[in-house]
Amino acid sequence: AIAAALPEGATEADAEYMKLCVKLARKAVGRTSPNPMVGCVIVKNGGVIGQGFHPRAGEPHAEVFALREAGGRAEGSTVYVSLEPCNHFGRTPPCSQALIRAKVKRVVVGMVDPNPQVGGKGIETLRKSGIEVVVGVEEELCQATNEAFVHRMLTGKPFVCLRFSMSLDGRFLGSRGQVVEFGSSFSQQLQEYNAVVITDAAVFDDPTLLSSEAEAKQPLRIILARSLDMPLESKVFDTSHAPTLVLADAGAVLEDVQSNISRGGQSMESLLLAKGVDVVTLDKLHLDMVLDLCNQRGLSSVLLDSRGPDMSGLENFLGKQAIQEGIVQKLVVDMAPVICGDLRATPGFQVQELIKLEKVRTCISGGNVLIEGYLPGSD
Ligand code: AOF
Ligand code: ZN
Repeated sequence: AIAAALPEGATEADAEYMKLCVKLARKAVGRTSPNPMVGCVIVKNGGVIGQGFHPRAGEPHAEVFALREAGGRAEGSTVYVSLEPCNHFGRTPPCSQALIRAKVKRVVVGMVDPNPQVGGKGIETLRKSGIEVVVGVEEELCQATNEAFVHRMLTGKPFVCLRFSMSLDGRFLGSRGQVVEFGSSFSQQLQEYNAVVITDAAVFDDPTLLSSEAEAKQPLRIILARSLDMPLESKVFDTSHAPTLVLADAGAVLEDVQSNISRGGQSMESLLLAKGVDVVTLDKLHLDMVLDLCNQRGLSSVLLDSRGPDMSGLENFLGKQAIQEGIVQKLVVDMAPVICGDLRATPGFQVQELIKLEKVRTCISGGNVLIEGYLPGSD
């Protein structure tokens, strides 16, 4: 890897400690929303004397845990923190003041906090009190770590990643008929996002939508249901490991109530509720509404898991609508070495002009090729 450019006054050692901060921050992956993931390391005489990370919103910030560990030794130390120390009274008091009280000598910051309540004021406060502050060490890494938090701060909307599996003949995979193994990349992704969205058609694939990473924070599983005709025994309706929310089309709910003889006169809604599944009825299933709902629940990031059409040829509108509405920031495509042959399984994207992804990364995972990148204007 090519080393990131160092800002003035920073050393290679500073960059190494910042990477450690990010590693610590990521211990809380998926758990901090709506807050960012932040890590902090305190160094004196070439040794680490304190470490900490922000475990979840409402709990103390990374700096507080690191200062607690360092105790009185923090005087004259260098503090590394992946996000600018806060300067406001939120759920917790300002970290800038805690650092000043501890008489630290130097603070190395990964990135400026995009929160308008902070936005450089933490750095300013530290400098005014005579502390040397270096900003922008491993900045790209820090920004990438908190891309969802940054996006939500700047736009007021959750960060959206669209993922899909694709065959060699350019077809969407998944959903009845062309079930594919998604491999480990999907499991890793699931713990990164606060919510994962599929459609009713994809329920027939019977995915768990659970991350199998050790101690993973499981996302809220959201099902966009154009019809309530889904198998009740599906894994996604087992709420013992993660919550499930069905966003149901109002017409579909009505239709289900009128035709529930096969279930002994019980509505699907009541059966889902009995399994602990949350059901919310919407007049129209629109992705904007999904994002609003996630926002209200303090969820910063959403993974749209788009799959091919089901056997009845009902197209999966998730990916198509998301691209056309321009709500997607990041795209992850998992290219599988298979030929699908189903001519109905086209992505069906209709865009005004060619979309070229930015900051593209590719890797091989199992026998698949993963391509990920950002849509233009996503930052
Ligand atoms: C830091 N260190 O570890 C975190 C920071 O409600 P509060 O008090 O938790 O404040 C939340 C805001 O504080 C959040 O939006 C972000 O700007 C900053 N998060 N700051 O110095 C931390 N988690
Ligand atoms: Zn703070």
